[in-house]
Amino acid sequence: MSKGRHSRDGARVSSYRKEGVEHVLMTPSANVITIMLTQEQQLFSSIKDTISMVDKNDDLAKLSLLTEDILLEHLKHRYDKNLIYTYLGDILVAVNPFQETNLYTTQIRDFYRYSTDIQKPPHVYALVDLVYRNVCHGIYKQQCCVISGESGSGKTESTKLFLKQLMYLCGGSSQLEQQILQATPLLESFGNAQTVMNNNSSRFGKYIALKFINGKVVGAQISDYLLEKSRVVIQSPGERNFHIFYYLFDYLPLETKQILCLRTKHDYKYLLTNPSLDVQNTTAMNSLDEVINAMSLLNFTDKEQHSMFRILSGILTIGNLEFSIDDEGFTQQTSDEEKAKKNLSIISNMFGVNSDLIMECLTTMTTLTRNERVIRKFSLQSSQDARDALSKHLYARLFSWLIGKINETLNNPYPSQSYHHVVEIGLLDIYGFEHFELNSFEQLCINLANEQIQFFFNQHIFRMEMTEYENEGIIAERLTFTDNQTLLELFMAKPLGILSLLDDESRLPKATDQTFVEKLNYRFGSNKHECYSINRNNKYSFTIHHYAGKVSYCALGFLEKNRDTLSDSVVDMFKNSRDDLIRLLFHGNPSDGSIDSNKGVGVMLQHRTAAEKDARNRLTVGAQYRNSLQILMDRMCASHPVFMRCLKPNQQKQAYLFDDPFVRAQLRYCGMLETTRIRKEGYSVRLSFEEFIQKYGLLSKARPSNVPSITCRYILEETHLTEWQLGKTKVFLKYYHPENLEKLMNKYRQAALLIQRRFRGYVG
Ligand code: AD9
Ligand code: MG
Repeated sequence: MSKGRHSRDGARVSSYRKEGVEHVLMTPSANVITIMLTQEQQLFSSIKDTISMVDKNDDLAKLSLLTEDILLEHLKHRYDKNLIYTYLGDILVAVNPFQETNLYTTQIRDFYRYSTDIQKPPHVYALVDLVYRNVCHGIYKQQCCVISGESGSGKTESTKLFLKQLMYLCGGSSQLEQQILQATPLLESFGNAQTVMNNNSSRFGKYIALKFINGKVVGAQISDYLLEKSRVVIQSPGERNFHIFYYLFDYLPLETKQILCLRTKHDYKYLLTNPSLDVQNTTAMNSLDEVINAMSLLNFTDKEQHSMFRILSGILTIGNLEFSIDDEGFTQQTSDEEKAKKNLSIISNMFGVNSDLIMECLTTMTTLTRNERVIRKFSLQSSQDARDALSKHLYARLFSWLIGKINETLNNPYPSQSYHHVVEIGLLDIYGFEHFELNSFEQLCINLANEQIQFFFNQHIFRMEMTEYENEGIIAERLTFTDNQTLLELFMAKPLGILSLLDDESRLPKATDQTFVEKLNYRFGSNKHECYSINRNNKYSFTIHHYAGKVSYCALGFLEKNRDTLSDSVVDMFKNSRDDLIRLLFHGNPSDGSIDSNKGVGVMLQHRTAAEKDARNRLTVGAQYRNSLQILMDRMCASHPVFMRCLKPNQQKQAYLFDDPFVRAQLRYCGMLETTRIRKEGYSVRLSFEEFIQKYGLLSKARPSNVPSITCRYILEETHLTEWQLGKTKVFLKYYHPENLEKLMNKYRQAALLIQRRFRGYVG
């Protein structure tokens, strides 16, 4: 730590002490808590070796000269000193340490609790504190924290740290707070998996909306985005299935395994893509105990938990079901009758359905024409596809039900009269940008979501900024930035975007993955679209120029993945399962008393109405995904955002390794330099004249005019701040102005308190 930094803060602290100033904090219930400055000073000095003290490099937007090289150099230098957090104006940048650190101790959590006017070093907790203070002071009705970065950069870990600290600030002990925290290990066990990019990679996106009244959390809702269900049946080299499957073998007691007819994990084809791949070290791994505890806390009954395990065991077993072909090339029972019978009997037991019916569903298709039943036999490939489709659907429905059930527990009803006081914080944690050797439909969807988030970021930071300057007559330099709107249009446009064209092809009976690529090539190839290029050496491949780099996609399987069909006979079979949970997943009729509580029926009805809607208007996966992204964007656009950018220091997932070109590429594609410039040059804080007067009017007693803009100018001039501008309806402030204004307001409040005390003493 530099001498200068120390002396600067020391000087600031001692000047407060000389003046006998206490830090006055307003809690949500408006109780006044005073923390003596000396306490804070002690804390400050005791953790100064852990996190950086405030210095000019905490905020790179403050550097007078900023180039890509300088930005990279500073981040690297700080990373080498374990300073993983840095500000870029009001955006928090985090470089993944890939190791346990002492940055999240109780002491540090307390240090970032109720921040006062002392500027604290950058940290995810500082961001939480800022957002929480906004909640307590009712500054924004809706805020959202957008955490972005490529796969393995630390988004999920940051989300967990954010959530945990947020609950800590609210009190940290209520049942609801605990339930909110426990949803994470449960969802991770079913929705995360080891990939080549990340040992605990999120294979679904989530948006957690937390609701607060008077600074207390009163409910939460989780929205999920497109689980990568294909992973259930196959994984790429070097990757694993969802964590939960391995937990069954690693942690279940022997007798439970026997009840579930589980053998060893090496006996199941769905887990065998990479037989020698053992889970790599990750700080983020849970155990089955944690998952079971979480389920119990989140009101999953024992019966439901047992059903879930049976479903998982059934899925693994059905993956081992083999078929052979008869003389005409149609599927029949496997040649190994004994083994197949044994497997079928386990599946029948786990799924609560008749074993002959399972075989019938997987080897034939029955259609009704003019009151006649026509039975068509499957080819071997069709049977294998039907088997895998069954497994994927069942798992995905189990996952949706899990989220529905969690939401039901977290969605505490609050009195309707409190509705106006409810404020919301949303936390977005999606799968990061992916670029593998083989990229399929899943990567296309994942990367599209990342394009949307990047667009939102651009929209907020650049576009809206410029539009508003123009509307308000603010003088600002024209800012250039890398816009990804044309790319988004390439995907989203109706009727000629990639998703719409995919839908068209998915509906045509004779279309194939190859005809889909031909259509794309015809529409967008040969320089017709700047973000698209044809791959002449592969008829299934096409390349998209994403904001984060070029990615070639292999279209094999696109049409089927988009259609996502499950035969009616399988649905009917599950609708009549003996297992209550399976029936519920397929919207079957519950037997009397089969659902344990009214809550369960509630969930079921939700599913049923969703199913009815679905039946009327069956949307493709692409169309559903587009809709859900649109809803997410609308929600985020209605919120005041805070941004956190996660950077991955290297591809080897190693601590202490800062790979310059790799980080530079990330800085470049997410527009970090442009971001810094606009943060520095732009006006990131803007308040209407009325809001400004209401908030800071006390700083000037004189009211020279009834005209709001003149009053605002008068207040600002009295503060002696510079670099602000007045627009037609709003005050435009630099990102550091609110802190300065708060300091002045604090001084005002201290003085008022002192006068009050003197007055009381005088009266007493
Ligand atoms: V993905 O898009 O879901 O594939 P994320 O979510 O960006 O990705 P994640 O948060 O899962 O990445 O982080 C990857 C790994 O980095 C974690 O499993 C940890 O082992 C490691 N990590 C990330 N952040 C931290 C941290 N703040 N402290 C310690 C960390 N380790
Ligand atoms: Mg993640």
